Amino acid sequence: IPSYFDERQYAHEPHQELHNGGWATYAEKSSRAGTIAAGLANLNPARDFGLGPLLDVHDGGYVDFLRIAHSEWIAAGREGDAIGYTWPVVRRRELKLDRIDAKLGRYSFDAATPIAEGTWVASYWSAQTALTALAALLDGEASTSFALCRPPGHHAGRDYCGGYCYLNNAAIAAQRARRQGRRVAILDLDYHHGNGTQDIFYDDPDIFFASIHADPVTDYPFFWGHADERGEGTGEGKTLNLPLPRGTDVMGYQEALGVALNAIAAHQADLIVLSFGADTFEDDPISYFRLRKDDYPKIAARVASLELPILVIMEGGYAVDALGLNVEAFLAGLSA
Ligand code: Q9C
Ligand code: ZN
Repeated sequence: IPSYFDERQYAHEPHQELHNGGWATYAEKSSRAGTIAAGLANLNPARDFGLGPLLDVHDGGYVDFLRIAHSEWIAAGREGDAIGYTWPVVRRRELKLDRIDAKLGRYSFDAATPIAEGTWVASYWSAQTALTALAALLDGEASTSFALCRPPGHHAGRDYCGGYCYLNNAAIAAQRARRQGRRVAILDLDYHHGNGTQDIFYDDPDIFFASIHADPVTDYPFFWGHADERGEGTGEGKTLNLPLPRGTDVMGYQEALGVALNAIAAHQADLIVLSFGADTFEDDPISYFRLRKDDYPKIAARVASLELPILVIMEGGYAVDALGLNVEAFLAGLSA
């Protein structure tokens, strides 16, 4: 499986995150990428598709913010990573905000997503990695490709970061595929609900979004991913949420997967963007499903049985020691 990664994605290395009331080591470490890359046979660098495809998904003001947030933070006399402390819960409206702290609140939804010096560069190349892997499918070079995206993307919305995500790599790739005339379904298999991806396409009739994730009643991101969220307007019915309880093993997971795959077939998709998180693994330090390494090829093979081109986008997965092998196992199941 042709795989893509750019060394500049290592540039993002926040020091800490706010976790359960205290500072904890940042779980989305850059070493995650290294351990995955080490197991990939066919690894290629990213090409540069520029800002155009990013701005076809994200708000221009938000992208400007991502580029300059860390330097504004330093200019304000702060040290370390930029992080917000006040968020709007009132109906959001256009405000001309001046202070970096106000902008951090305006353009994020949590305190798990600090902006470090290298965040923009790494996020930019993470998105370009997704676009490069997509190009391999669109150009007919391969029927499956893997984008080793890091930072991940599925929690980032049109104008907000969150959940270790800044640019929504899956959405950027899906949007570009659609512009090239493809009929896209996004299948999100990360432990956490892909709220950013859902938001971006919520009223869109052309891009189907299906997600299997931990029930947001108990798990992050809490405010999205409930079963009654089905899309709106012309996008009604084009969002499918399949929340599962903590402790779900491969049996329960496969049942939900069958439902998601039937819905993707009914959408008559001709390309799948697969947001893959290995945080469904039994030993993941921040997640509570019970998938084992040997479950991943079986899950992947079922997705592949739809016989559609598949662009795999890396999302979460924090058991770093097992991460490379879990990703390898998943990819092996796609090509088996
Ligand atoms: N530290 C992805 O898997 N948790 N993101 C924040 C506890 C955030 C996970 C609260 C989890 C985000 C891509
Ligand atoms: Zn996750």
